[in-house]
Amino acid sequence: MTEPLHPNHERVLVPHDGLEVPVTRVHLTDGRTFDRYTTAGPERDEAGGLPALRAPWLAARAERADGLVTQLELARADVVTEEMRYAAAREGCDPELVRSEVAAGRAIIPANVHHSELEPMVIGRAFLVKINANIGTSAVTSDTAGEVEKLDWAVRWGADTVMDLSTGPGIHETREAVLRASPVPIGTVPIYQALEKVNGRAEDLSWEVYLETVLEQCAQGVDYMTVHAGVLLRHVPLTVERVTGIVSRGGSIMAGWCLAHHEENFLYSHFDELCEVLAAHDVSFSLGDGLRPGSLADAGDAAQLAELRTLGELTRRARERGVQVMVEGPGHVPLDRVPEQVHLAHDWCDGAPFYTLGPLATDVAPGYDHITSAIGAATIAQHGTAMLCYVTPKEHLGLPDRDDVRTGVVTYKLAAHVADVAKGHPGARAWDDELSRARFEFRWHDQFALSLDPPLAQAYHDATLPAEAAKTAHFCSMCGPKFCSMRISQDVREAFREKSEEFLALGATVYVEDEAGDPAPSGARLS
Ligand code: IRN
Ligand code: FE2
Repeated sequence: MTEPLHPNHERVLVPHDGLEVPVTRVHLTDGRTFDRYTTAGPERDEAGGLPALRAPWLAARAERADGLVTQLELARADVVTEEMRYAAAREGCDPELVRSEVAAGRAIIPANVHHSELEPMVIGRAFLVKINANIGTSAVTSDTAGEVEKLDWAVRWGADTVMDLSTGPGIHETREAVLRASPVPIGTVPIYQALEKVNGRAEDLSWEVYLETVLEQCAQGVDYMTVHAGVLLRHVPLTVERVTGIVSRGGSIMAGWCLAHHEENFLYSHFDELCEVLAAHDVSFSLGDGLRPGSLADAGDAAQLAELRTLGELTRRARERGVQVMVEGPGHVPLDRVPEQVHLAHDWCDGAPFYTLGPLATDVAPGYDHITSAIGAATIAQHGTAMLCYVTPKEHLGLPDRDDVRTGVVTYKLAAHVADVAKGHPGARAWDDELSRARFEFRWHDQFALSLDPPLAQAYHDATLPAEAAKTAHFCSMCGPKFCSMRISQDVREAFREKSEEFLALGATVYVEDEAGDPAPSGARLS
């Protein structure tokens, strides 16, 4: 288990109908507690591994005579799995909602049968908006221990899934260590490792090399895979007039292969075979957006839409074969055109969960692209996107370091939460209200403990008023004691109460304005 973000945070296992489901319990200074969704996992053993939470569930299921493997197949057969119940408990919803959304293909539970350490979660628009953080070695940086540290760091700040995008040497070993240490679903892009196997020459790739790589990753326990099967040979010419061409790594590899061979993308031509392999391990598809726009100018162009239509066809083919599917989306999109992106994806891909990279709402702020993209991300999630792939401040500029990962994850957590609140998701607003009460009552420790980044909030506060006495003071250094609006407002409230009570004691009626601006007796407002 990673160190908690605040001394008043505690990982607690809450019993739910035979399961024990983790929350972060925030202990408030007035003796109450507030429970939050948690992504940081349990304690590791000496060897660095996690308990095999799902092992008994999977063993019992393997005994079943019906041969159903994937959560989609089971959901359609009306089976409410432990994974569904666990995810429902985390969401605070009825397990039947999870089952029915999975059965309809509107939600997925990425949970490879070989990833027994996983704490199951659900991705779908009926549930809390999720975020993904990317980690991974490159030819020039990082080692296995470093990747496990990045995983810990990402889930500590709240990443719901992590994608291991490793390239360079030692990919297999790194992924093994990451999977055994990961309480969250792990995603990969297998074409990256396949490309390593052919020494980086896209034209030397083949279905055989790719299949071998996928089998290897399935056996290790990868929960979902980005597959750029929608980049068709006939789509490639549609990208030549673009401002930023093909910006997806996987998309450019497959486009390069198609052109070199003048043949159809082998991921597309072997798609049904690929479905059989993924179904056998319950690996979910994340259908890649290899032709996503890399600039506002290219958003919603012919290439992007042609690929999206193909992703719709592939979604249907995968579901027929029992494979869970989500669909990847852009990229860079002007804010006014963001809603149409998610509506099109839902229409054309039969409501499959949409998983977007931002999108960045402007191209002009390198160095701030966690923000340009969080604006698009909050908007697209409000309109139904189920998971957001984070963007760090280093986007377009360099490999993110630890601080960038933290900034990226926290920025995306807030975008996701903004969307949950805007969607009216049950219980989402309670968190804001709890923090606001702590703020108004000058419970500084509670304000820090309830915030998305407690150490940062506290450090900013303490930079000017470090003394413990300031943690209950009725002001901060922004306004000082005399100009604190919250303190003045509390005084005003008190004075109003006192005055009103005086008048009421005299038998008078105190009038205040009602919602329409008309005078109304104050009565209830004083309690
Ligand atoms: C998410 C939505 N669209 C793309 N993504 C993520 O981008 C994808 O899941 C993966 O983590 C990353 C790299 O994808 P490309 O550049 O190979 O397409
Ligand atoms: Fe970009």
